[in-house]
Amino acid sequence: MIHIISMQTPRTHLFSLALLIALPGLAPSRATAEPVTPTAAAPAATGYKLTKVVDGLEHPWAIAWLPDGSALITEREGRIRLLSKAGTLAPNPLKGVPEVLSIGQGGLLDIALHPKFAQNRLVYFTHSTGTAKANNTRLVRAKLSHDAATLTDVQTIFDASPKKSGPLHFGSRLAFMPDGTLLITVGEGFNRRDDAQSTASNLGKVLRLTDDGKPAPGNPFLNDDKAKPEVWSYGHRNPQGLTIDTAGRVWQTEHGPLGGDELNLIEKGKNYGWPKVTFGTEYSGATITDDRTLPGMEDAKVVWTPVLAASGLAFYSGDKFPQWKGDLFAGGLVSKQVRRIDLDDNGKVLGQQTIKLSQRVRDVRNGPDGYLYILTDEDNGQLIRVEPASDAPPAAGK
Ligand SMILES: [Ca+2]
Repeated sequence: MIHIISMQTPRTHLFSLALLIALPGLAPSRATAEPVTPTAAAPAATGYKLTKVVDGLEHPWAIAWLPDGSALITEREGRIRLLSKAGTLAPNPLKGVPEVLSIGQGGLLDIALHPKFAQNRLVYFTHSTGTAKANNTRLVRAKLSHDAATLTDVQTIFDASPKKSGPLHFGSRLAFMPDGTLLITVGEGFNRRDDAQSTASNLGKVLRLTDDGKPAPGNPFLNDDKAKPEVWSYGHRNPQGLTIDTAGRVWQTEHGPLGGDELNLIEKGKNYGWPKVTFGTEYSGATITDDRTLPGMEDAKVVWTPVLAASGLAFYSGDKFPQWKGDLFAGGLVSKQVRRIDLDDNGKVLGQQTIKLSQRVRDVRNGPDGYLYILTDEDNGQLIRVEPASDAPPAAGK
């Protein structure tokens, strides 16, 4: 008997293996190995200091520098502020900003300049619009006057659909790709999580648009009648960090629920899993899924539990921190920190470090001067410059 059993065991195993190869759709859904180990704390980064550039910003969300070294900063309530190169806020916000739905996580959100801004003065920004019961993420394009005080030719060029209810999960980061198309992230609205798995919805997606707000040529679902033609990637929860590295790779961070924030490498047409795959649970602690990876879905490159409450994301390409060049910096709202994610040249995650703040972090960006900048999400929000600790003090009068 023992002899027979020992003969059958390898045969059963071989049969299972053959079944797995022949019928991948019927393969057991539980993966044997978890692809990512969630990280919690990370050691402190060193060799830097934090310098306040300006405060008095009310829940700033995003910053975009103009060619002359001044910058536009959005405030969630619905204002765009002009910051001079010397670090002074213009007393009046820009004129011509459309009315926004300022509710919960919504309001005036990201801002980006057209790649040819120096020639065309075009500015793109996102905001939530509609009512508490029916709202959506909207993309607007406008022309900035030469004194940077007024927006003209203000046009809605894209409205995410369908509309959703409630004040949560608008996503809303923008990034121009090297080919001139525009990526925009859209959250799944919190109460429409199944939309994230449906290419027939704009919710829970990274979308790719032309600079006119139309579906971009080459998008993966253009030939699928049921799909939204803007969809670039899907299976996202609330993506609020987006950046493109110097190799053209697209990096994104998104909020998990209780646990399970993610850093993802975004590629055309791929499914990033939510809500079929997550390391997080419901806020009650109830299980969403036991799956940490599934065939046909992309694993996150980094998972954070407890969450950072991942906000802005920057690929640092400046020269002020040679040891940080080519790394990602992910802001955290709840964690009140920025995570340095050390990458090698191939985009492999090597490790993490923490830059601690005493404020919620909303956005992280490369400055045109080679420093890293942080916007804080507070009633009295700040723009903070991250400088090498060894930098000479600023000249008197600066
Ligand atoms: Ca995921």
